[in-house]
Amino acid sequence: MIKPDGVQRGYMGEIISRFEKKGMVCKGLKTFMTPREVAEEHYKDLSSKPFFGDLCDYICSGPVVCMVWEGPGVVKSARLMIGATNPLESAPGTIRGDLAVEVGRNVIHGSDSVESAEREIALWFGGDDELLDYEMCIKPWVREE
Ligand code: RTP
Repeated sequence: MIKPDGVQRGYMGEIISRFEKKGMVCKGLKTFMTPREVAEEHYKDLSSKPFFGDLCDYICSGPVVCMVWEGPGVVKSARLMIGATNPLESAPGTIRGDLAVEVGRNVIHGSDSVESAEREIALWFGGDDELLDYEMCIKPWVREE
């Protein structure tokens, strides 16, 4: 998910492009104004943290871009592309390492496991009608499978 700072700074295209270039396939994408209860549910594991309220306020403060990307090892690969939570500790070349400087404005969220991804897709997307089931024309000279 591209967070409000990523949208406001005009990084939608840049971020989507990185996932496309990596070879991931987009199965869902929408702009979205986050209801407070969705933000609180999404970050419920952080509810005891002192920054929880500000984090939820922030996520709800402007449009986000929700995305579902598919591909081999996509969760692990996306986390590597996104970089460390704190942009000052994110390697150059990662999204946060290149585009952000503050932990509370780190431009993107990525699911940390397949189980989290399934939970988050169910939370952020309104059902299967918002997701596409299709195959790219990926031939054997592009993918091994
Ligand atoms: P995300 O869920 O957004 O992909 O981030 P993450 O897994 O890398 O990090 P997580 O620990 O789940 O934290 C979620 C978001 O909370 C904000 N945060 N602020 N002020 C702070 O010390 C602090 N720590 C975390 C960040 O925006 C982080 O992405």
